Amino acid sequence: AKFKIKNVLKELGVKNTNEGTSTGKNNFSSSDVSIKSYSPVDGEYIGSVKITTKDDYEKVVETAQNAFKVWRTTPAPLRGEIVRQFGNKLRERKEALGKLVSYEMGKSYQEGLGEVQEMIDICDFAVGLSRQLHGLTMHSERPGHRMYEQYHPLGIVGIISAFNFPVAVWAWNTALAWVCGDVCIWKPSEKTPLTGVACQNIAAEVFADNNLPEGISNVIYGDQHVGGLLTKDVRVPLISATGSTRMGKIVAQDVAARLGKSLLELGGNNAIIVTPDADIKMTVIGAVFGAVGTCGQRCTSTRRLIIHESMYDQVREALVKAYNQLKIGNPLDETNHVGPLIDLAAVKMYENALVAVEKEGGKSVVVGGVLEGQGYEGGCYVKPAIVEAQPHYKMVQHETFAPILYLLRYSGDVSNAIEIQNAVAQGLSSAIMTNNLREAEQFLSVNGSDCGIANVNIGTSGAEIGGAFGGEKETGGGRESGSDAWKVYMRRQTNTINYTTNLPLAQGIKFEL
Ligand code: UN1
Repeated sequence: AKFKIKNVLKELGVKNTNEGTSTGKNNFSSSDVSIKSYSPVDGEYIGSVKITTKDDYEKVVETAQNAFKVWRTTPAPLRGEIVRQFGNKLRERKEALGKLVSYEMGKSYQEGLGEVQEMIDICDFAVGLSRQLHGLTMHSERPGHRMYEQYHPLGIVGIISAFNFPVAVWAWNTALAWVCGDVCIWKPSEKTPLTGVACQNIAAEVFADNNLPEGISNVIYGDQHVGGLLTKDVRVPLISATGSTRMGKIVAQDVAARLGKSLLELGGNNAIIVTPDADIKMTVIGAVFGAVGTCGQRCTSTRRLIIHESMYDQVREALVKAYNQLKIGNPLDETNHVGPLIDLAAVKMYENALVAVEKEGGKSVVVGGVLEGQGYEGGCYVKPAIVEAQPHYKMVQHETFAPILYLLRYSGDVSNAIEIQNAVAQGLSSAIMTNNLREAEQFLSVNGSDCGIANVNIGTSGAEIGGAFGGEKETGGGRESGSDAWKVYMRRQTNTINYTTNLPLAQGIKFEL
């Protein structure tokens, strides 16, 4: 695909230098320090944003607090109408935003478009939700009393997102938070700041068009120090953070220290179990897409295949054949399957993991390596690798954010495979490939997968927005996106109303004056 990044930035209203902290249309910065964004596609400089200072941050919070007073009293269905307009603007800018995501982050253009589609989908979901923020009614044990619960907006929601889904994860949070009546302060990944600028421009346009105040959508820029301003701030009742388990542990402690709420979506170590009853063709497609899609940088990427010994050789051969057909290169060229890793540090981690697993006894089935030369400028292109390993290896237990797939073998009953699958610290996504009803049901049962996501006959990645997204154990326990994930963005209040002239007490207690 021939495209000029200048034109894409222009279409998205992104100036290529010194964009700053933003409360909507209003951008400002009191800092001289900027974050420079380079594309992993070709190593070229794209643009920069200025880091948010403490003073800038204070301005943002003040503006957000004022905006909250207006936004929380705007009826929820009207808030939904704003989100509908936001979704429509995303439809108009889908190609441009998809290209910027692809160029700044390095995922394929198809996946860039898919990510913007997730944003559009969550907007549609949120619009419907804006008329369905239901609480329950209960029967009071006291005569002449009515009991019910209602959900009120929380206030400021802090969103910390990762480079790998630079725009969709923000939208999952923000679209729900907005219909719930909250205002948001977003710190996009310092590796993909310009997609943050682009998203904020779209949101700002919609709020301004509707004469809504600055401060409903806010963006701050910087590393963990700027993130720390958010996580330690008692004025921010909810922090939603997506990223590494290491980051999540720091965020969780900061937020817990002030008894705030946190929604954490952290690392995964996702496996597909391949049973004797698996459909080989589906297994190979699911596993290859899961392992090499987004260059292995999804939190749902397939990292482990747990294959029954009777299928092992056949699956391995089919995978080797499929990997030999993979085209690695510029992700904006639609004939390529695999783009670059995010940066040179990620390449180093990939290389280190391959060396480390070999030291532990791993055997390369498809040999990895860094690609050099024409078409691989920037140094971030690597070969997806397959390694035969043992479940207990340190590297197999560890989430390496790169296209490395470990082949593990199991024998006997499917419960042995489930045991291997659960024996890691992370608990995000999991899958089983089988046509055997008993195996599938066992995998989904209380004795089955311990992950937040468990799939049958599809891979581990590519979840739809309608389901709650997240996982257990070191994945952090949070749920974003669909189902009733909205509830975490609101505060619940239980109300009891007495419409009599008596004051009976609950639990039958007598208190007479
Ligand atoms: C992530 O990698 O942080 O299920 C999110 C998927 C995508 C979302 C991934 N819908 O792979």
